[in-house]
Amino acid sequence: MTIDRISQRIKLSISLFATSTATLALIFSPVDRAQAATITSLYNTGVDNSGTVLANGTVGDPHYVLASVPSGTTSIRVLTSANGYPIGPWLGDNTTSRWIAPNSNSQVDGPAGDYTYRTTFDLTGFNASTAQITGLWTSDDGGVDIVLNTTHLGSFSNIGFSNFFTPFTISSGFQSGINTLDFIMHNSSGPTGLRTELRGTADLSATPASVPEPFTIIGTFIGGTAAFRMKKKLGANKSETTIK
Ligand SMILES: [Ca+2]
Repeated sequence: MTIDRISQRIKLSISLFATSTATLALIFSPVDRAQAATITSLYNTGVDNSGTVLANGTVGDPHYVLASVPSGTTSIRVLTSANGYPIGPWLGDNTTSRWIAPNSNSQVDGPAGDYTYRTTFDLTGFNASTAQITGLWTSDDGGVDIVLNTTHLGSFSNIGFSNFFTPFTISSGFQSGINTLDFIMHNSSGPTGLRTELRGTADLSATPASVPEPFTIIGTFIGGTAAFRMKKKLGANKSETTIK
C-alpha cells in the first residue's frame, strides 16, 4: 500500500471517529432537556420573601415600588381590612395578597392622575423565550395598562375594585436577567391602590452535564476501539510498505 493511500485511510478514520462520537453525544447529551419551573422572584402585592402576607400598616412592599405618581408620596403602605375604609368596598382580605397604596393618610387618598406600580423579577437561569405570566389585578380607580419591559398589553376597563378583574396572560416580551413589570392605573379622586396575584413559569436554561452520559462514554469507547484497530492495521501496512 502506498503512503498516499495510508494517509487517506487515516483521514477517513479520524473523520468517521469524530462524526460518530459527536453524533452520539448530540443525541444523548442532556443539554436540551428543558424543564418548566416557577419564577420564584415574582411576587403578589403585599407579601414578604416567603410569600406570607404583610401586616396592616406595613410601610413599603419588598417587591413593588411606586415608580410614578401625579404628585405626593411614593412611599407605599400595606392595607388589610383592619384599616377599615376603603377596604369594603375594596376587595377583602385573603392569605395570598394585600392591597398596596400611597402612604398618604388612613384612607390612602391620592391626587388625580396616573400611578405606576413596578415590580422586577429575574430570569437568570431560565430560557426567557419560554416564560409566561398569568395574573389577576384590581385597582382604584381603573387599570390603564400593563407593561412588560417595553411591551404594552393594552388598555383595561374598570369593572370594579371589589373583585379581581380582567385576568391577564403575558407570553412574550421577556428578556434574560432582570425584567420589569409595570401596572399603570388612574385615580380620579379619593383613595387609590393596587392589588395583584401573579404566577410565572419558564423553562430552566440548558446546562452542560458535568459527568458524561453513558451513551457518550459508549460512543467514545467505540471510537477509541476503531482508532486502535486502525492504528494496528497501519502498523501492518507500514511493514508492508517497508518490504516494498
Ligand atoms: Ca379613587
